[in-house]
Amino acid sequence: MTIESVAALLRDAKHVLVFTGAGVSAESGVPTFRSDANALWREVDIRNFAYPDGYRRNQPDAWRWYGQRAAKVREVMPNAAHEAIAEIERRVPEFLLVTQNIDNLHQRAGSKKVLELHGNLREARCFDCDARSPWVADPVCEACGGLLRPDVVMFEEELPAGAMEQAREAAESCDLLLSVGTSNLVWPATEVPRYALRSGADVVIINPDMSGQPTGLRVTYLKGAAGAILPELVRIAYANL
Ligand code: BV8
Ligand code: ZN
Repeated sequence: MTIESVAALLRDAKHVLVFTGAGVSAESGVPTFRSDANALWREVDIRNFAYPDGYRRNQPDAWRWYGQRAAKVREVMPNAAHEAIAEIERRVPEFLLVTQNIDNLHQRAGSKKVLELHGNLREARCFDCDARSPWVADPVCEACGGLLRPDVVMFEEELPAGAMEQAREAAESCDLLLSVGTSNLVWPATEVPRYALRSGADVVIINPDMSGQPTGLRVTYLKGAAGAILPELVRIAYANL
């Protein structure tokens, strides 16, 4: 299917679900996890930082690593892909953005209906009393003296209550799902496009690398960078509307 035919699907869609991963923020300068040279996981052994047991054992390095990531995502800017997704939300009758990203760039680009499956780096919270905290120098909870951690879902932690139910409900009722910039390696997030496929929605994959992507009769691939493809898709879909 060409970008023109995908644009026609988008223009006629009544209920759109956009599903994003780290690739949508790559052009903002936020390192992805797996796909590029400076991929995040190459720098550190994620077992020491992004799992609760490793995080507890590796203080203050793990706190500082997350603090640096939180600072980095505040410094960078949303890119044309984030802006195009916010435009789609304004144009379609029913919309939900389900993101695996924790960088807050979708919200900064104007997206309102955002479901963050893996939390976010906007603030920290206490392992023991759950109190919220700013990114202070040392990971010590002001309220109870407990250990502070980022407000994200680490590996082997449950997703926020109800998040996957809400994502599933949207995936099973949408008529079009756009999957942008994800390697589909992390479970249960990776189920979201599958729910849509099983319910007869059209699924469009936007990614320079098509390995590990869902397959099926109603799957279309637009190979390339999100920052190039999404603005073009929106321009064609909503031209002279
Ligand atoms: C859970 C926050 C129950 C933290 C993240 C064995 C097999 C299968 C699964 C498991 C297993 N063992 C355990 C599991 C479950 C595990 C899991 O999936 N592990 C994986 C690694 C195999 N999942 C969990 O633990 C989840 N919880 O299951 O609880 C449980 C309880 C106890 C024991 C077991 C299970 C919790 C998962 C949440 C983890 N937290 N983030 C942090 O960031 O520090 S996940 C992390 O990876 C990010 O959120 C990220 O979004 C996510 C997925 O990565 P992607 O977003 O896809 O990014 P990636 O770099 O991989 O890919 C980038 C893509 O962009 C590429 O395709 C690239 O081609 C593309 N791209 C690049 N440039 C561009 C582009 N696309 C477009 N434009 C561009 N310019
Ligand atoms: Zn506390």
